[in-house]
Amino acid sequence: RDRVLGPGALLLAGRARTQAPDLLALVAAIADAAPFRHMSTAGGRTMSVAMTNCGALGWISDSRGYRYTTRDPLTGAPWPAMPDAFSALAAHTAAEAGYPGFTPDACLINRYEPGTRLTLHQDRNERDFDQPIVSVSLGLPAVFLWGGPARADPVRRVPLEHGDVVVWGGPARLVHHGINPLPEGSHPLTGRARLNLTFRRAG
Ligand code: MD5
Ligand code: FE
Repeated sequence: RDRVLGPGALLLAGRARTQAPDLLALVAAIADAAPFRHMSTAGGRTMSVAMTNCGALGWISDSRGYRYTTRDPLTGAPWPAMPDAFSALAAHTAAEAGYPGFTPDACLINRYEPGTRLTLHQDRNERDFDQPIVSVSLGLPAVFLWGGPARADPVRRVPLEHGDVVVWGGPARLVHHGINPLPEGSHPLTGRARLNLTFRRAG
């Protein structure tokens, strides 16, 4: 199923599958120190996706908007360190997609439960849009919405499964995207949840 989804976007199907149990154990350890939480938006809404981070920088949303911080606002502590297995997976898959030397400094971890969605958005809080974003899907499958540079552009529906890795770079980097409401289900490794790791060079 490996394929180019479109300009700048490469799906490496099942690429993280064998490592998934290890990745999930590392996520559990990160969440012990920096718990999953539902962040609020500047507009006063609460996000249905639960989030945490690891790495030197972590993405947050609150009443003041979206940004990266060095500390977890919930605990006041620095975000947990990025495990070597995370940075190695991100660097190897980015290199396969034509981005040698990718060194992520941020990993946003999203947790979706049945009914949870992520509305169409662009990722624009990073400093250098020439750097790709690597995303790793674990657990329940989801339908990824892949639009265009303008919010009104037509949207493609791309199924993402357990172990899939997608590298988003170049012309795909600033495309609008989202996740359809997660269908009901249970996965042997995650239960009623989908986890997504997004590796970024934020600073
Ligand atoms: C997810 N997360 O499945 C997705 C995977 C987020 C987010 O969107 O912001 O946390 S990352 C998908 C992505 C990133 C950058 C560009 C594009 C997609 N794209 O061009 O479609 O939880
Ligand atoms: Fe995004």
